[in-house]
Amino acid sequence: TRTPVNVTVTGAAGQIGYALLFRIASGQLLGADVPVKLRLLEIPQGLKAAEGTAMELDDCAFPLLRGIDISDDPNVAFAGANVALLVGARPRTKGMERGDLLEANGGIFKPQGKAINDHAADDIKVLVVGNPANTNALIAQAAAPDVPAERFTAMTRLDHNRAVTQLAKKLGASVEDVKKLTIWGNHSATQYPDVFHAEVAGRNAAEAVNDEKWLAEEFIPTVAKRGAAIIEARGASSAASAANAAIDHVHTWVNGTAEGDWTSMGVVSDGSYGVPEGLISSFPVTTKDGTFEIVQGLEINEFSRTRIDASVKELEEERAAVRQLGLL
Ligand code: NAX
Repeated sequence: TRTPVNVTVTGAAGQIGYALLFRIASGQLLGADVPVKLRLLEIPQGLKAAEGTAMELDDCAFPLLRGIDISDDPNVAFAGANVALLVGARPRTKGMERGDLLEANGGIFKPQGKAINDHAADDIKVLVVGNPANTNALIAQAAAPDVPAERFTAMTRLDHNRAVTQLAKKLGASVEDVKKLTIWGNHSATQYPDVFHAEVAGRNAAEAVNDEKWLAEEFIPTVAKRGAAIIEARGASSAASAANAAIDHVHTWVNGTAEGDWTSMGVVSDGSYGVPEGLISSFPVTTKDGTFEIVQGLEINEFSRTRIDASVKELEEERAAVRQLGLL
């Protein structure tokens, strides 16, 4: 029998955690033949609720679930971790400036990065979901100098999936007909969903849409502001769809992208497409055997260039701010 894979989830008692843990335990993260051990990290106030969730996980009698540990100590929760999903973060509260938000999250992601550095397994793969996801991933990565930088990724898969559905609906196609869509930049309102290289049922998506006004005034804002629209409608932020995207992100990273397709992931820039080296920015990536590559050689038109640059500029500003705070 296979050795279980250790999956650490932070913010386990939160709403994304609740939507995520059962799917991991049922085999949807890593595969139907991969046993898992869950390691839940919460702050002290969240421990009791995490224990309740663990009771429910037990009550599912998932055949692949080989154990659940709960801790409020990152050094314990990341010990031996093969996959880490960093979901818990400090939300922006009323009147909070960006600097305060970055600082509060630095206080979470810096020690977690260090704990990953010191205690995780050699093959550790990290997905940061907690916002501001790209910059939190950068902070954690900087605190983990012994872990290869490319093991720290940020989630833009929810934006990717949202864009796939909006595009499919516009063209009366099914989501599985949509390929090679890209989210560029930051997981924020400046993100840029790019359909110029996308294909829908084998046709270039931008040509099929043939409506730049729709792209600029409907498609892009709908995708970028979808989180706010969900809050408005549901009275709570995206949870099941965010958990689904986290599952997709790691599943694709581990199991590979399909031939003729790619996905979007926030990954460390190697300078591709003019994105300054070291920033964690969303790119089109292909994955294979647990590693990824940024898709090279795409032609970037003027429409895309302006928007990618604007989002990357925001990432640079966030990096400068956390540098100033001594978090890098
Ligand atoms: P919740 O507030 O429901 O849950 C967060 C949980 O994290 C709480 O249980 C809290 O106790 C815990 N927590 C806080 N600090 C912690 C720490 N230092 N260590 C361990 N646990 C800690 O938020 P939820 O709706 O689950 O969202 C979690 C994060 O995901 C937020 O930052 C949110 O902004 C972010 N999102 C990111 C998305 C993305 O696409 N990248 C989309 C969905 C979501 O908005």
